[in-house]
Amino acid sequence: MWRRVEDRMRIEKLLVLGLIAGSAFLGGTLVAAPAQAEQAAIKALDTDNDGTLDINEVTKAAEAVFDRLQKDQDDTLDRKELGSRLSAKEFAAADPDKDATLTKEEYVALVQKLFKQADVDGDGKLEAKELRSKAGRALLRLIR
Ligand SMILES: [Ca+2]
Ligand SMILES: [Ca+2]
Ligand SMILES: [Ca+2]
Ligand SMILES: [Ca+2]
Repeated sequence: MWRRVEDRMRIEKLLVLGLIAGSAFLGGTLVAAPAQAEQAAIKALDTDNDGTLDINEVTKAAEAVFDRLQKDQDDTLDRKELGSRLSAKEFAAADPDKDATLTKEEYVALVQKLFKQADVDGDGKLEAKELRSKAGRALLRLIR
């Protein structure tokens, strides 16, 4: 009789542990889900705390990323420094003078072009939903 109660308690304990582990796993998955990535980006870059990203916040972030990636101090980004942030096609479109590098001006111009594309409702601000668009995701790769 005692043993039976003990067994049942043990099973219950295992079930509770399983539930805790399960919800922790679920929580971890949710944090990594794309829907949360945009919220995290807004939180990190939204300096005026209005819950959206405007062109000034995005431009500042782009300049900071440019400086961070610009490792050989020649004041331009080549494809190696950009890594997987831009495809060959995207790079070519962003490099109108075709010198195979992006100046800060070219980089910021590209970011601002993507900003305008992603701002579907044209209110000058990007919300999480707009950052989930194709242009929004391309933009996030360049400002984080
Ligand atoms: Ca803002
Ligand atoms: Ca460089
Ligand atoms: Ca160039
Ligand atoms: Ca908008």
